[in-house]
Amino acid sequence: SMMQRKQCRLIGVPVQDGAGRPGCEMGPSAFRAAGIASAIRDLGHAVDDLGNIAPRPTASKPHGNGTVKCLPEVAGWTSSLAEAAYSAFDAEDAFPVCLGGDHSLAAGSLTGLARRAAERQREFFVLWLDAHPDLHTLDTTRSGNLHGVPMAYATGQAGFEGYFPPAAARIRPENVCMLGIRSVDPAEQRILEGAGITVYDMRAIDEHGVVPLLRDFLARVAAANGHLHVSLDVDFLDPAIAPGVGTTVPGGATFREAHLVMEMLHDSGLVGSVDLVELNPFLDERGRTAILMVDLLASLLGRRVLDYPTRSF
Ligand code: B3U
Ligand code: MN
Ligand code: MN
Repeated sequence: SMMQRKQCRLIGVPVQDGAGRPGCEMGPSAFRAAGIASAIRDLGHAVDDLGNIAPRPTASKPHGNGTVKCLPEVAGWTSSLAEAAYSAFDAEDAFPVCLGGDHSLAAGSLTGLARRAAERQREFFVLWLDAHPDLHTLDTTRSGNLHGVPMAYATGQAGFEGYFPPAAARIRPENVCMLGIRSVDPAEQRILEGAGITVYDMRAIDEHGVVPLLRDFLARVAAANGHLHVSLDVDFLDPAIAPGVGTTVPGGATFREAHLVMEMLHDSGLVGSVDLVELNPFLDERGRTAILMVDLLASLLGRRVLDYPTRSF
């Protein structure tokens, strides 16, 4: 079953406090300049641009891990986005799109959207497209950059209490599939081993291709009649095609692999919300990374080269 007509709600989240270098704050503007709203409208969906949110002011409090950066700021963004994403997901056909901003915003998007899904008794699934698992806790991060922690927070790992807002809902690790992973720190490796998250690294993509990997996960989502959230980090993509990101990791997804993932997601009809994160327009080349991210979202929302007969995956 293909995707139905959606009510897309763009939520700008100009957070850069979670990244190691400045620039992601300009992400929402670059997505708009790249024509994100008209690209979605051209596919027959409705678009409501809700503008940019601001972080809730949060008091700072010392943390034992002295490397942690901008903890109250990221906690403030988490709390305001959890609320904004929950509000934007106000109907079954509402389709929130969070425009980052660095990946720390997923702490807010995942928990806010999962709270609404839980109210509707919909099982919540996440497809995490990223070079990194972003599974650090406040205690394990070595860089101190909090874009490395949102998955640990959202899946309920310990150590966020008293620093981040209490999670509005928690994601079941068994409902998370990571694809494109190629940079994992030792502490993240230890969490991954026991967590129950499905991880497909670049080796799995090289050996099997994206089709069987994604098909298995989509079958699980479909069997549960679940809501699927897609969190797309620019560094999922190979830096040769997507230079506009602070953390380039060689050996990423190709242009065709990434579009094929999006086309399969469209054809599944299961996706109900998206994060587009880590775009750093200061590092981009003439907007090409912003444009590629918009094109990938368009593929997810139904753009196709030819009108193929519907395939069932
Ligand atoms: N795991 C490393 C690197 C990293 C995570 N997320 C990004 N980079 N974008 C860290 O700093 O936690
Ligand atoms: Mn990430
Ligand atoms: Mn990443």
